[in-house]
Amino acid sequence: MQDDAPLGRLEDLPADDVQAMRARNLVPLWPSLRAVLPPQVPTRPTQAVHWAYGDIRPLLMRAGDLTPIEKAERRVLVLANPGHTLEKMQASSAIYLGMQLLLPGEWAPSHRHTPNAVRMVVEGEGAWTLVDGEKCPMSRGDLILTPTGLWHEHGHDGDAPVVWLDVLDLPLVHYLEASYHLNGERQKQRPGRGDRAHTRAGLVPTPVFGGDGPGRRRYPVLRYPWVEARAALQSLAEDRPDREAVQLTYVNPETGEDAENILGFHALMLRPGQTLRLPPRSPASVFHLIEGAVEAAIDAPQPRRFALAEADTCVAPGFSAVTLRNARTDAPAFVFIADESPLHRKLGLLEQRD
Ligand code: 1HN
Repeated sequence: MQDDAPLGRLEDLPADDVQAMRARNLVPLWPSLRAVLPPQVPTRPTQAVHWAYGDIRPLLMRAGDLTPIEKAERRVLVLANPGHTLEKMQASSAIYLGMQLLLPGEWAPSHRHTPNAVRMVVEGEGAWTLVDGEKCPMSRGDLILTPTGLWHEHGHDGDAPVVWLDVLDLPLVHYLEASYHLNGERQKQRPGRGDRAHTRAGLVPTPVFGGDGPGRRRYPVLRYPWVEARAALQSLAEDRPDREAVQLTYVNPETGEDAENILGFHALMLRPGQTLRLPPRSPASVFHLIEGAVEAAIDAPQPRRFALAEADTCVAPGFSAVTLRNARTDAPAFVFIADESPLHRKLGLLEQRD
C-alpha cells in the first residue's frame, strides 16, 4: 500500500454521525492518523532557537531590581521555544531551560520536586547549592545535579551577581502528570567536602568492612567541577589527535550510567578551526557555549545558522543534523550539551540517521 495514500477526511462524514460520536466521547482515527503518525520523520513543534546571553543578561539583572527573591522563590527567565508557544515554557518536548539570577546575600529556600534538574554555572563566584545536605560551590562551567526527590536550596556569600542555566525534564514530567514539589526547612549541611570524594576518575570510595560504610547513594556525585572536565577534554584532545569528536559524558561513576534518568549531559571540545557534523538523531539537543566562539548550523525542519558567543544557548530539534564550527583558529571551544538521549534509550526510541 502506498505510504501516504490519502485517507478519508472528517468533512467526508455526515455531520450528524460526527456529532453522535463526539457526544459519546468518540473520535474517528483516520482523519487524524497521518498527523499523529507521519511518514518517515516525526512532526516536531520544537524549532531551532538561539538565545543570546547578551540579550538575556540585562533583562535578568532588571528582574533582579524589580522582583525580590522572596517574591520569586527562583528568579528565572525561561528560555521558551515559540514552536511550543511561550506559555508552555519548554525548549523541546522534554527539556526546560531557564537562566537564574541570585544576588549577593540572597537565599532561595529549600524544596524538592519530582522533575530532575541540573545547573550549569554561567557567571559569578561565591554562590552555592546545598543538595541533599551537600554543599556544592558554584564556579563558571561547573555542573551541579539536583536529581528527582533531593532537597536543594541556593545561597550566595559573594559580592557580585551569580547566574546559572537550569536544565530540567519538567515538560516531560508535567506531561506525565507526575510533577509536584514540597517545601522544606533549611537543610543541615553534612560535614566534610562530599563534592570532592570522586574527583579522580576510576577511583571510587569504598567501605573497608562490610556494613560499615554510609551505604551507596543513588547519586554519589552532585558536582562536576569545570576545571576537571576541561582538563580531561584537553588531555583527550592531545592524546588522540586521530579522534574527531572530543566529548565527555557526565556519568554516575559507580554505575557508569547517565548522571540522571531522563536527560543526558556532555562536554564537547572543538579543536581550533574544527568543523564537526553531528548526524541526525531522534532526541532534541541543547548547546550552551562555555568558552570560545562557535557557529551552529541546524539543517531541519528549517535550516538555521547561529553565531554562538560565550554563554549563548541554542536548541536543535530531533532528527536534524547539527554542524558545529569553531570560529577561532587559535583556541579551542568548549560546549555543554544537554539532550534527551537517556530517555530515548530507555524507551527503545533512540535512533541515528545517515
Ligand atoms: C527549580 O526548583 C529551580 O531549584 C529552578 O533552582 C528552576 C523551574 C521549574 C521547576 C522547578 C531551582 C525551576 C525549578
